[in-house]
Amino acid sequence: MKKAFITGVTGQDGSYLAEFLLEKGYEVHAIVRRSSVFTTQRIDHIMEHPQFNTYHGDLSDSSNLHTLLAKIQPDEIYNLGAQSHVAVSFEVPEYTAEVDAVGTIRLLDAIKDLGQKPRFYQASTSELFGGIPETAPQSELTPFYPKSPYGAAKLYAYWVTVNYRESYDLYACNGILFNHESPRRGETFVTKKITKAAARISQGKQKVLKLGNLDAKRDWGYAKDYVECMWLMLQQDQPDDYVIASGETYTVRQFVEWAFESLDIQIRWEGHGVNEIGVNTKTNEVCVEIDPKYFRPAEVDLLWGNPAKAKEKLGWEPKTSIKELIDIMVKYDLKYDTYGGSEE
Ligand code: NDP
Ligand code: GDR
Repeated sequence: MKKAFITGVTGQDGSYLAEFLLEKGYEVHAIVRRSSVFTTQRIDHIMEHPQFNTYHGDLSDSSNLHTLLAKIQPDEIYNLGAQSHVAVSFEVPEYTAEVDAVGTIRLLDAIKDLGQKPRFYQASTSELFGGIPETAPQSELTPFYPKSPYGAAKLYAYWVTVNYRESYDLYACNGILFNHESPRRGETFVTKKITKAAARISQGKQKVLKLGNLDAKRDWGYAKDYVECMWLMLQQDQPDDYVIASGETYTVRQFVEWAFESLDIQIRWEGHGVNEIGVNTKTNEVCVEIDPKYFRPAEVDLLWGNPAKAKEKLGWEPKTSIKELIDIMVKYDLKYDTYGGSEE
């Protein structure tokens, strides 16, 4: 039985990955941060699984990581733990570097000292590219230009993963994943914020959705499709780095229109800049407003990935279109106010 070790298991991706690996027959070990409230909503349904084991742990604590890895001796490590919010990284830049950058080298260094070296997956990101329009669509060959403390911290993590692969012959891979979403997406990321608000507005529970930059373009996919490629990357003959994306890009504004449309609400845009509003064409009520507090000190304008290498080498392709993804998220949000576990 193969053993996997996951950081970030209480997050969106970690929870789907843990389910995926348990279904494949893995013994799954994962760290959970101590908190004054419960943070295990996304994994409560697998907590009692006989092959699922959790430990208190933190990427800021080397001794904890060394001890656990020496004890567990995993075959595969998936480093998904991170302060993952781009806007928040401008407010807690040092902490973001501590966890996202230094946390990665703590893990890699612990691996280097193990007798039997586990394979290593690093959760790299399209934020490495910084969204320079001239470089789109972005592939593994596109130059990096991170535009946030988060992106810069992940750049360090990307390069130490490559460096430890080359220096110590580790099987270590970067998955350069573009945005991926689901009913489990954190509620302060734009897609979940939109689908949740659209569902609540359609039910009369909320009046207005307040957003920042509507013109940013993102390449959005479904998280459940994306975790499979993390595993695929660790099953190849040679370690490598891969872009994982849908290959399509849309504005935040378009995402808003489609989310409301899926609830039979059409939006008419009026005004410009911070005065722009989205009006429900049936009721003439304002349902979208701009709040400058959601603008970032630096914006990533255009992310659009080219997943050709993943298709060719891993045989991976996204299965879920953006409209299907919106439907999955909106249906869930109509049923539950916060993440409630069951998506079936
Ligand atoms: P989430 O924000 O949903 O989950 C982050 C996870 O990291 C949580 O389990 C969180 O724990 C944990 N974590 C935070 N700080 C620490 C720490 N100090 N020590 C250990 N664990 C910690 O992120 P996603 O699931 O969306 O993303 C997973 C990974 O993939 C992240 O590294 C993210 O940066 C990266 N990524 C995500 C993309 C996306 O579109 N979702 C795209 C590209 C990369 P807690 O629950 O206690 O907060
Ligand atoms: P991103 O995702 O920054 O791409 O990082 P997010 O959903 O936060 O923002 C996407 C775009 O939407 C714009 N936006 C808003 N964003 C948020 N959060 N809230 C708003 O109200 C709002 N209004 C407009 C943003 O300016 C941005 O342009 C995600 C994270 O999962 C990272 O961890 C991951 O690495 C990248 O995706 C790929």
